[in-house]
Amino acid sequence: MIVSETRPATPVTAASPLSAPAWTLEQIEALFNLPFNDLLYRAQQVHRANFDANTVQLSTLLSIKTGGCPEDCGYCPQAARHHTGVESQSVLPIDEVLAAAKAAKDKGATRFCMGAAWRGPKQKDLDPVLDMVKAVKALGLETCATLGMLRDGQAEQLRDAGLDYYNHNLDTSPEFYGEIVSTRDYTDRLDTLGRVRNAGINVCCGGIVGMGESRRERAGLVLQLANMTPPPESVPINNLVQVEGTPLHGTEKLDPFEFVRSIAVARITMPKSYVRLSAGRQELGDGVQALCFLAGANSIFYGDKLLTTGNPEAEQDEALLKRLGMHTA
Ligand code: SAM
Ligand code: DTB
Ligand code: SF4
Repeated sequence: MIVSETRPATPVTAASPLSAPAWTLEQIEALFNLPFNDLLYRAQQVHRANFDANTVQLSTLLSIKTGGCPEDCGYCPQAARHHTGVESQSVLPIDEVLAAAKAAKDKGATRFCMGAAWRGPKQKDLDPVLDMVKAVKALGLETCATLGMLRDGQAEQLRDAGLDYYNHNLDTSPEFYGEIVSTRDYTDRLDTLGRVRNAGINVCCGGIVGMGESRRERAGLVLQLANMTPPPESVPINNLVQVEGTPLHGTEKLDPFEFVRSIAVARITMPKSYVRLSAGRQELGDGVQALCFLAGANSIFYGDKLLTTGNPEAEQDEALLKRLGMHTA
């Protein structure tokens, strides 16, 4: 055995005696470097020890405010400075949001995630979102929002409205981050995540692979996520969706097996988190997605659209899960 399946026995950082020992970059890289079958076997063992291996949770996304974003995230079709053809749209009326949430629930989603192309919400932006959260929650769905950076007090307002999860991704490792985004830094992201955690909202935090990062940098992203205390409850792993007009369009595509490895390493290092096979599923195809489930993915974005780009049709996902003998949560 090269590395242990659970966290190492000896703390490697100056953690308090009560906190769980941290993963090291070397341990996470060693997982990435395992033979593929050994890695998947290990991931599947961890998965089975913590979850029903044949159940997948469904989250549906809706862009409640699209495009025109002032940030410069190199992957994103919604940045105003990238000419991608995404049409800007102001905040959706609440009845449209509710209709989409009802449709998602009828289709079997258990969580509804509302995304906005903001650097962060101003109070006048947040007010209508609070109403949306209340109304979606009243439908009996779990609520999630991804609105960018939060200021002091905003997470508490979202919590009080009934927000169950806040999505805010680290995106990549601290070392590679500066290649991708310049308008906010890594510590800004960690600060928002701290506000979400302190407010008692569940944390949904992951990143993107396939942006030209090295394997070590992928391991660096997982290191950050796995060493959060506690780790995020939901960990979306996105495969870069390359959109024409974004700086990352034309990046060399990641080997799909490396994407599967990333899922497996996330599963092993965050045994109790939901690991979501997120953006980029259309390009992966059924076979690779099945490997992702084997590697411990137990959540997907469900519905024919992500925020602005495509996602497999719900019927296609239902057919895939049926072929795999899997069921939904
Ligand atoms: N504006 C808010 C923010 O950046 O926090 C919320 C929405 S933003 C679109 C949410 C996340 O979607 C990003 O942090 C990124 O991880 C992911 N994302 C955006 N564009 C993507 C792409 N082309 N491929 C894969 N993931 C993407
Ligand atoms: C996450 O990690 N992925 C989702 C969700 N959180 C908000 C967003 C994916 C966006 C893909 C590009 C688009 O559709 O605009
Ligand atoms: Fe704006 Fe979010 Fe896109 Fe960055 S990822 S450009 S903050 S919408």
